Amino acid sequence: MAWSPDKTEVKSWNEWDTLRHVIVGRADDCHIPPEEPALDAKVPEDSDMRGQWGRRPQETIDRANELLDNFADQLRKRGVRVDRPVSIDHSQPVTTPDFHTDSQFGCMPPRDVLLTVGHEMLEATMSYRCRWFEYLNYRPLLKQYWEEDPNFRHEAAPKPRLTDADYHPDYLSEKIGDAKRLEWAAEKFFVTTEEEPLFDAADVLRFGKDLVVQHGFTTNLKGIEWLRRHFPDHRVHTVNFPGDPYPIHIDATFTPLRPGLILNNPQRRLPEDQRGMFEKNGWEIVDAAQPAHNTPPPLCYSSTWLSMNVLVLDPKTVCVEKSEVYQAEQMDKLGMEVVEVDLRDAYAFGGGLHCCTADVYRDGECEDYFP
Ligand code: ABU
Repeated sequence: MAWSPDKTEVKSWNEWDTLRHVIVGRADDCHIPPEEPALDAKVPEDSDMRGQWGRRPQETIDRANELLDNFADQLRKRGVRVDRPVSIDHSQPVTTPDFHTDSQFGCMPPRDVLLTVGHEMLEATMSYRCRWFEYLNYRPLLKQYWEEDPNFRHEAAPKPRLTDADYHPDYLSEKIGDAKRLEWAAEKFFVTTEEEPLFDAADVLRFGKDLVVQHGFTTNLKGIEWLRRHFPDHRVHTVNFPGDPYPIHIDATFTPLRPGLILNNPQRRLPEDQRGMFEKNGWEIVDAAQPAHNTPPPLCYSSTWLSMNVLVLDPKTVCVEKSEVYQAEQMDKLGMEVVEVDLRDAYAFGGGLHCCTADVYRDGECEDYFP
């Protein structure tokens, strides 16, 4: 049956089929959290964020919200239903029997927390202490979907304990240097240990029957094994990108645009021995265009490669950040219609156009692209 805006249905099997219904995050009450092991490992050593924490300046929150609201309106004008989370108070500390941290993070970006696979939305374990309660921002929406869609499966992965045993102390040093980080990435020695299953939803890409999952700072091998057991009808593939000294979240590294075509970050190429499934099935993996910026905006966790963190609206249409002119040009050459979206001033809140959204409904069914 065709999708109708009047009826709530959760369904999305991949990253490219026609998008009908999506969640767009909010910058409300977003905080720079205090130091903690997993977060520190990701903040670049020369970043302006080192050593400071607290609520983000109100004018930056207002500006990010203006851009996120505009993006939501742009999508609505194209016929996409857009829902927004309800922000909790992120100034509240997180205390469990196992750890304490003095503030939370925000309700950006939803892609990190919510993984939609078919009719299911799965709350990820998360791997930062400050993000332990982040799912609560989305619970009003998930409650609504559950009440309105009898086929919706609302699932939550086991909450991790996040004791010190979850983190390698080697990463706690202030100065590690990119050479050492790259050596560790090549050895698959990341900040998170194998103490318990950990994953962020943004480490997972959906290709119908296949899920491709990045092993890195935010997702460990036990997290991937947990996903494998949780989705027994899927094939779950582990990938690594050894060129990334700060490997969190796959969506500024490997970006499927349509069946048969993936953009890959040229500094973080998929190793030859992990390309088999794509090559055997005639998929093309092309280097993404260079970012338009040399540095991320102020107080930003992410790299300049948010340039390739695009939101595919359908196999011929893609949202690209407005200032990322090289990425837009490449999309055009690849035959995609480009929708420009002004979002750079919201990057600091947790990411780009893919990050700041979570799929609720895309057309299409669960296909096998790698038979
Ligand atoms: N959340 C995506 C960030 C990845 C990057 O910093 O390149």
